[in-house]
Amino acid sequence: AFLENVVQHEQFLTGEYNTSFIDSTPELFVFPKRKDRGTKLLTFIGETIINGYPGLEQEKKPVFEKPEVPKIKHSEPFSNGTKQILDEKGPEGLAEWVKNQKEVLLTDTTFRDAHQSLLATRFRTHDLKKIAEPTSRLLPNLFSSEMWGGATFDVSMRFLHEDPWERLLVLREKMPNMLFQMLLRASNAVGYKNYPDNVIKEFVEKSAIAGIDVFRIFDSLNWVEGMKLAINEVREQNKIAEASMCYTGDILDPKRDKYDLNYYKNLAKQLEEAGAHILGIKDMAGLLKPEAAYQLISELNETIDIPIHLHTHDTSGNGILTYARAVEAGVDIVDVAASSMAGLTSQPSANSLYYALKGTERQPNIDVKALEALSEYWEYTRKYYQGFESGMNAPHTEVYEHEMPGGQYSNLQQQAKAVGLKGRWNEVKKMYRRVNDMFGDVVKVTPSSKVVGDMALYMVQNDLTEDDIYEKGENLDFPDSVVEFFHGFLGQPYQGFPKELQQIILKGKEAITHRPGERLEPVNFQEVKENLYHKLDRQVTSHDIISYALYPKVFMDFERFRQQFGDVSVLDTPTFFYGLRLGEEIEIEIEQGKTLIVKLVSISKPQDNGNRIVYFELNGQPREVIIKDQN
Ligand code: 3PY
Ligand code: ZN
Repeated sequence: AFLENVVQHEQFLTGEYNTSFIDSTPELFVFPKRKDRGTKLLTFIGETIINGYPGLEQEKKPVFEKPEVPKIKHSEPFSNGTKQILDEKGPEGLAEWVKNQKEVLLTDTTFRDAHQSLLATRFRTHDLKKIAEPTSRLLPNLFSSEMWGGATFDVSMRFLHEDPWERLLVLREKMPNMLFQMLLRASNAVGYKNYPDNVIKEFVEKSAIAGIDVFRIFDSLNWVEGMKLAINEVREQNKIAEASMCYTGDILDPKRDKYDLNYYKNLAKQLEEAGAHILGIKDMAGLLKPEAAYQLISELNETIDIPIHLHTHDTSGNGILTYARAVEAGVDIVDVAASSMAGLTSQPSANSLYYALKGTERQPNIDVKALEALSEYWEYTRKYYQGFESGMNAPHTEVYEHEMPGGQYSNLQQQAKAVGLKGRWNEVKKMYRRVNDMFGDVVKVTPSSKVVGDMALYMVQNDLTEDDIYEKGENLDFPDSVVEFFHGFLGQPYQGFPKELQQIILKGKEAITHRPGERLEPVNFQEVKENLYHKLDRQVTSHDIISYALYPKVFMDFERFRQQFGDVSVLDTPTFFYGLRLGEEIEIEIEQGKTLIVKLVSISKPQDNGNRIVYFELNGQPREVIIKDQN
């Protein structure tokens, strides 16, 4: 076991070790405990059978049709794609290449924003990895695959009990020709608050090494000061800095003059000067109307020299028309999803855009038949996640009124339910807009959108009007996120905070105006490593350290879960969410070439203490686990 530990050690594998390595690396002497993976997995399955999966209505396991994976030839070499262009020419060379393409280029968001927006980010690596190689082989002309970042990082640990880094590494291997893109919330990394500078730098470095090529960087208040550190670090890693501005308001409405065309032109210029290789326009709520897209892109093309990448959400139903007008105005890249995962709060459909642009010289160069085959896989896979659908099933033009981001809609709805506001969702939506106006008309995107949402819920829950806030505010205990926002801990909003409200909320505390990250205590990674090593009693990777630095509690809960139930990412998704039916038999590949065969035989009635015995067969041998019935 000692030798096994040595040869699997990260420093050994990367050749960084020297002769003192064994002496100075005490973790080598901690041998893995003999663990029975079978029993751990049976316990998890038993839990799910008896108590259901948290957040899903407990129901009988539905019968699902198996998603078909398009046939590909694994042994053939991959066609070269944009990844090879980046590796050969570097980020500036790639940006130049983008500018020289006649056709509009496409980013496929199916692996990230599409399911974040439609299914509360619940897609599991198990389902993503099956379609990764076919996507890479069938759509080698994609500009990029957005497959990481945003909410995927914490949701994978928190709800899916799987390691987000593992997803990145597994997909990277299966998609060697495609640029990998992530959404980076600038100083908030993949979290909901500002982190110390050294955490942001470490996170960017480790993500780049693990396989991210395009970093879409945004600040939730469009505060360029808060983005520079991340932009510089991405450049340092020789990767693509897609610095982005979040689109809010309506440039076609003269009354919404805070965010007019000039505001966006200035912002774009600043981002170009700050070192962006590509300008991202992040229309997170889908507010950019077709004519506004035409005007904005046309003007930006006159203002900056770098390529422009447009992201929208199709909530209003106008997404394709917005893209068609943006394409006419010369946008370089747009974000789309496979059609069965597109539309509504997700991105517009790739397939639809292909046909919408037929007859024009900018029609995307993409194999639409392949796109249809991939879309069929997603269509059937999506059914596994039906319990997370938002219930929105038609275009929703009221988004122009409440301005809620695509990824927030279903989340806030869940939050509202959780605090007993199930029947008052319409009020919450209206209040969301009112809070926006009280806050001085702010950019609303993670995490500033969460602040607005928290305040709206707070006001509806406590039956507070706007006047109440000004009249009784001194005696009100506002949500933490709201207080932190007015404190300046998320950065500075454009044109500052509304002063009167800020005073009411801060109750005499002084707001900051400097960049929060520069004065936050740096994290001592070596210390974290040693602590974790003692707590976890296992080898600690650089990925564990950064996950812990970003989400200490979520990471430790995830770790405890793993100790109790093992690696549940090996389970198929219906079993993961619904357990097994009586008599059902499944195969679980726990590692390459090693498969467990599990059958559910029977379930006992609850005993006096509430425990039930779940009887399985594991590879033909009887096994039982005891589960406490929480119902
Ligand atoms: C995220 O930050 O996760 C978003 O998708 C914002 O739009
Ligand atoms: Zn989005």
